[in-house]
Amino acid sequence: EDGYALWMRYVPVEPALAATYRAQLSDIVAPDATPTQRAARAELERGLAGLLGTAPPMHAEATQQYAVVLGTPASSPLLAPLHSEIASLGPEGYLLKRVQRDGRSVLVVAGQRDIGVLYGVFHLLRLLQTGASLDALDVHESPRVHLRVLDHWDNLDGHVERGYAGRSLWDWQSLPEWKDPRYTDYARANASLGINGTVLNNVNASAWSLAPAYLDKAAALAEVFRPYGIRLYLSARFSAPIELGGLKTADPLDPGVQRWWRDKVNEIYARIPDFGGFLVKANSEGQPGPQDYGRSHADGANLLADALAPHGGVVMWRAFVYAHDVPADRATQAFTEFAGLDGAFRPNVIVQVKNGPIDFQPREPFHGLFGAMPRTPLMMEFQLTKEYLGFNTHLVYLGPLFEEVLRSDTHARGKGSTVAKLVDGSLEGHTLTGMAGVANIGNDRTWTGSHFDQANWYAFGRLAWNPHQSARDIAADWAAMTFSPDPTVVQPIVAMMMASREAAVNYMTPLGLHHLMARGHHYGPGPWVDGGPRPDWTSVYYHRADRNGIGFDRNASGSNAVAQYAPELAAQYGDLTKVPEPLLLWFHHVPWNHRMASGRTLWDELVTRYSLGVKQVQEMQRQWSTLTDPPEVERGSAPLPSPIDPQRSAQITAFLRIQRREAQWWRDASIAYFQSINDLPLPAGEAPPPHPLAYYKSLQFPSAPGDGR
Ligand code: BDP
Repeated sequence: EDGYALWMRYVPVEPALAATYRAQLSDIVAPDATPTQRAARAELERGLAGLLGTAPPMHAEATQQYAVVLGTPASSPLLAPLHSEIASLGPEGYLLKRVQRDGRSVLVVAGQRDIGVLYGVFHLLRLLQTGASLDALDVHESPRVHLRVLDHWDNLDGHVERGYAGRSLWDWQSLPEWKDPRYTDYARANASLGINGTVLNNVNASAWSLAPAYLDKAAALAEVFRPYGIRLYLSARFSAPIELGGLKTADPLDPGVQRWWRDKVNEIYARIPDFGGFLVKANSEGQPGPQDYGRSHADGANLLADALAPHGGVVMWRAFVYAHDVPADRATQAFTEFAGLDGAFRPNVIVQVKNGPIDFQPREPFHGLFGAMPRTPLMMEFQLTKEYLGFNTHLVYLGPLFEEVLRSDTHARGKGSTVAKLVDGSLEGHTLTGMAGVANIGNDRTWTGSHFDQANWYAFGRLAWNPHQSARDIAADWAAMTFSPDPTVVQPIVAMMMASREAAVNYMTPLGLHHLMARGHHYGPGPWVDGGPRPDWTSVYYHRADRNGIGFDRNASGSNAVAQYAPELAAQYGDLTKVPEPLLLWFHHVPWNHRMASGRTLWDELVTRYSLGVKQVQEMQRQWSTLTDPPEVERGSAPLPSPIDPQRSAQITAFLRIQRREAQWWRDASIAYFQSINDLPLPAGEAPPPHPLAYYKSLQFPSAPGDGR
């Protein structure tokens, strides 16, 4: 097992259960007239062959003894009686249901369209993989969010920005002639989660992605993805009319520029009739944009939106911006630039907002724009590639991070106005809704650079389908499918996963600290980072530690970022006695001797947290070892075989060792640094860092993957 199969391993289920399933799935009616129908049928065949030993017979037409029916009311006359029930599920929904037909019980997997049926097949396979009963099925599913998109930060030269899983999947050189079968497996994996869009190229985009030769290549990929319900999007470089078109300007109000984009969009749709649209990073980190011409983000977004509108395409316009002139507080920048543009965007523009106001940190409060732009559809952007969370070697399950953000209450329309309700459109009645995940995928055999990072792709997809789901339940499904449905396997793996994000927060940036990673590549501790081109690319800008205290004052006395939240929240965040401790140093500059809920001083608490993070990783190692080295049942008896295959086990064990060592590195380096500033003794029982600060500062991460553009 090298991890290539992801959560679609389809290994044999336990014999008694297999017998039951075989009886229930004995004969299948499944249409095979369209590519999507064939994909659904092929997946079911493949899944059942693996899970049950043999795939049952499949027929395009009803047989005497059929036990399962796949299809749409249009593709299968057997489903006509369920017509209105199916129609209520919408274009991507499905039902899995037991019905009585000709005196026997039949399992129906149906949707209004073929894609719903494919999603239903994956759901059915998930039930089998997790050992669920098929006796009384009555599942009705439709996605809560329309655009469920992976953003690839892939460059045309094959390098993946912030990618820790090898090189880009897209082999631009051999496309469009050669369509690597891996593209199909990529599409299967996404469809298994309901992901229905992919942005092929980096937001720091090359204009060349829009050149005819690359559009031909993109069109070949779109062809592979289409049967799996995945639409293709491209990141557009705002200055492309200059670079590709030879125009003198990219000013959004210039008629020549408008014509150029209209023509370009027509050219794209001629090749890719279901093209999804553009993702744009503009006037951020050196990227060109409308502000170069004194125009607003709305002017820029609307330019592209007008070109796309006749074809049904959308613009995903990113709100991750910060000014050339370093702001007093970078956390306030996007809000300052965007909140006032509420209502100024075309209906086919969705503003894509990172989950927090800085940048994909282990913990941030939710972004203040959520709830502040009621007239504008806002799309969530999460980062799956763990740029600030230990890359691919640290086991950090991001489900709890996503869940924490989605469940945050913005109070935008009173209590209960969660971010999830903004993202699914229900709070403001938007129909254009979306969630994006910055992909952690590359050409590594594991896809994601580690076995556990597959769970972050998985959890993203499941939450994009329904942002109200529980991270724990999702972890349990993933663990069962990826390793074994045996509860004695699932239980420790879920425990490890659920504790892992808080562990990383503790050993990296506890109590609301943020952006203390090493300069540039962001791997490992660098709380001492200062100087350089921009203060907001340093750590000292964010932690503001001095002899007296630590933390960023974002109250009225400081940057007043709290004012970018609803009054109830501003009052809570702004009050030292009410702010949740996990966000304490995000919002407050606090004296080292401040009394914490535990009764400890802030300094003692900070040190305790760092140490706790290390202990939590040790505990993850211990839990893992119960699976890899099962205890002897009785004295003298042979040890039980490990339920985990040796290949994956070896990598996971090694990576946990790396994580344990580096958690310690984070703790020791951070304590050495902060102690050099406050000169305070460590709390009793806490081991001093074994090296002086200079040693930690001198450590160089040998080669930071994903660094360099
Ligand atoms: C930052 C990354 C940078 C990205 C940027 C973005 O360090 O590589 O280009 O986000 O999201 O976190 O645009």
